Amino acid sequence: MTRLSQSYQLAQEQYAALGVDTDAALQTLATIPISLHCWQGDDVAGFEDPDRGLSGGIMATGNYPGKARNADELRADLDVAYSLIPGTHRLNLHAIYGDSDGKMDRNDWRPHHFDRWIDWAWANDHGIDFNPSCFSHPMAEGGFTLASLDETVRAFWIEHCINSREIGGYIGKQLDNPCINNVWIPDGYKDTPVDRLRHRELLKESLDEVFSAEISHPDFNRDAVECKLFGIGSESYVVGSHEFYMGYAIQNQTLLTLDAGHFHPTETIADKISSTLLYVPELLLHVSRGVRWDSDHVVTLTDDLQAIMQEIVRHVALDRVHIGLDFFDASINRIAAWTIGTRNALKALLMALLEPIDTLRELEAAGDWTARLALLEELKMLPFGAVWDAYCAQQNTPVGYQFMQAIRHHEQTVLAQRG
Ligand code: RNT
Ligand code: ZN
Repeated sequence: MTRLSQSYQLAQEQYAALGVDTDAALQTLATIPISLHCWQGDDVAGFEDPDRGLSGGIMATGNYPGKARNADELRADLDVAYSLIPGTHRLNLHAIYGDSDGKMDRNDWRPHHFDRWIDWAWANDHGIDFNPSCFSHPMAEGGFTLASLDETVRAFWIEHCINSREIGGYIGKQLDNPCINNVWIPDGYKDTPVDRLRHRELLKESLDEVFSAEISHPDFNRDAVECKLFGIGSESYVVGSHEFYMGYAIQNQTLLTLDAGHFHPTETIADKISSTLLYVPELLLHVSRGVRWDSDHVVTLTDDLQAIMQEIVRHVALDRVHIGLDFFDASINRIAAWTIGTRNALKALLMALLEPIDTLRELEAAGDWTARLALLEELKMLPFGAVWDAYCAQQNTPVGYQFMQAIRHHEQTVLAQRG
């Protein structure tokens, strides 16, 4: 017997003593897809126009060599990341990441520009999610898109969002797997506005137009809306605030997206899951990590992350909460960033699946909060790592830090050639 399986067996016994079935937890874990965000691979640049900088109050800092310069390179990098992450996972695409033969403008993108992504996803069993890209474009330079006071600007972005829903539905149909299409816009003011209402009225109208437009495959496109508290250059006011989109999603029964980096620094999204699920059909999470002004650091295995996954697992909401990632770090190997962040999300999910939830519930209901606290704290010392290692081995992915060997190899053989 290998040391790995010996460790697993010991761990299994320890969990079994608490009534937890580790095999069952791993079986469940294998069914949960995480949606990897394509934009970590190239610092949110996209393939529309290499000269266009990133705007919209988001920023990728760092200059790590070897970023993907086209969709082929991005797919190749993603293949490496997926090979180092146990399980089968989705891809979250932005509209500016299609395959084209030259420069594209934002509203030139059509469904067929995503055929190569679809072929790749089909061959590798990845579902695909989508996003209109309402930033990094001359029409967004005024700081407003769907909520602009300028009708021409609004019309441009409404068209883009409708095109994106058409593309999302097409992708979903081709893959026979619904595509979650998430609208996020950067609109807001650096300094205190006097009219907070007008832009919100306009945003509501624009969204109504976007979502009421007829698309070819509505059953394969699932609309979601994402709020934010502030961004760079929109520190004082963001049109699409939490209250705005929570109201919108409830009223229109769209999905609501909760990005972990889009709230006040001490506010976490974990506690929002059970409340919002009472009113909206499903949630999309952008699992991220806020650090001071930045909402997009690589996800680490924090208490926050664990709390998010506990909420999903404890409320048996795995089929109603879609887990996506959202971070972009250009200062480290980008493929490692995906790998580390996704593995962490999965580790936190596994920890949640390994809780003796029935016992904990009974203690709580009986008013034995002393024992609840005692058990919750003891759980933190259980050999969860042995179960995780066994899972990685089972899924033919590297165990522990070994994944860095593949990262280094790819760096030396592929990234180094990119100049
Ligand atoms: C920005 C939002 C949004 C973006 C991506 C690129 O603050 O989080 O989700 O990160 O769409
Ligand atoms: Zn986000």
